[in-house]
Amino acid sequence: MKESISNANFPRDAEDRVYHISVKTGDVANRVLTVGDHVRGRRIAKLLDTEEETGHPIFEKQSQRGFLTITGRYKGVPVSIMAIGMGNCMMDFFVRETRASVDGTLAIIRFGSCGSLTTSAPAGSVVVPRGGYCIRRNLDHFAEEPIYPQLKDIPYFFSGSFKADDGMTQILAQTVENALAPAIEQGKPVGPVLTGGLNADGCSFYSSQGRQDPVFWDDNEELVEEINTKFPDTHSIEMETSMLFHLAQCARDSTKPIKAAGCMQVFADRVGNSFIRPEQVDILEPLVGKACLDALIKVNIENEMDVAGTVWE
Ligand code: R1P
Repeated sequence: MKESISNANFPRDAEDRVYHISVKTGDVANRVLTVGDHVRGRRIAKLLDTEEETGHPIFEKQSQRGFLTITGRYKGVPVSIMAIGMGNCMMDFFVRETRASVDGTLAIIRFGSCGSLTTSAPAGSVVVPRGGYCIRRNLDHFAEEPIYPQLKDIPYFFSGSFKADDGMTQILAQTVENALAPAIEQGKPVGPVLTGGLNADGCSFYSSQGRQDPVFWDDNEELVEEINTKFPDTHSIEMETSMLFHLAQCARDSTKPIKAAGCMQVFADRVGNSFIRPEQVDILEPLVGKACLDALIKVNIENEMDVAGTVWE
């Protein structure tokens, strides 16, 4: 680490950049499209207005800890595209440190990939959930001396559900539906768009999403069945979107609310045990990525900063 860090409670470097994402106020727009995959992020960033069009350079920062931030304008509106990697933990870094770097409302759309738990959402379809919940492996179930013996029999904990922002979700669902409609009409192997259901976040890709791995002790044979019993309208399962909804709900300070929505392309059909083909991704991802940006700039935001006119160092 080259630069000195102050404040162990919320670390920042000497230039006031947050420790893990490595951005400061002015580097991130109030409207953020977040993805897991850096390649996906960079592809979507090609849709941003060019420097020739705006007269301003596009900001790009890859942090030492694996976060990518690209800030520019889309159709004249300041937006950031941020690739964060995988899992609840990375979502936590992203939400907290991004919010610390933005004044006013923060509107976040996550565009991810997911597994589907319904035959209505085959590989190549898109899920826009109304909310989501989390599934966590209960380590005490596997411990020889559990701290909570009364919970030892429960191998996986379910949380209650957290709502996505209604208005943003409606805008997003509509733009994604409009974007996919021509491709679906032409018989391309994408769609449909599923709305109104729930997303499940597993704390891992494997055990807490009910994947069977004979070389590990997981006690998760009943997990998918339990999901279907506890939350029968679960459409998708992945690792970040429910955490985003949860943190948006827990944000304090009414001058800096977080609005969040999400959509995921179905990569893994967990019912039929099939995976999306690369040629489907090639059709789907650009359409949905553009739809996300179109939705993001339609969201109503108070006290928006004009960061994309900044001269970045
Ligand atoms: C697992 O392969 C990863 O893909 C999904 C999961 O949530 C997990 O992060 O999302 P992304 O495609 O956005 O990374």
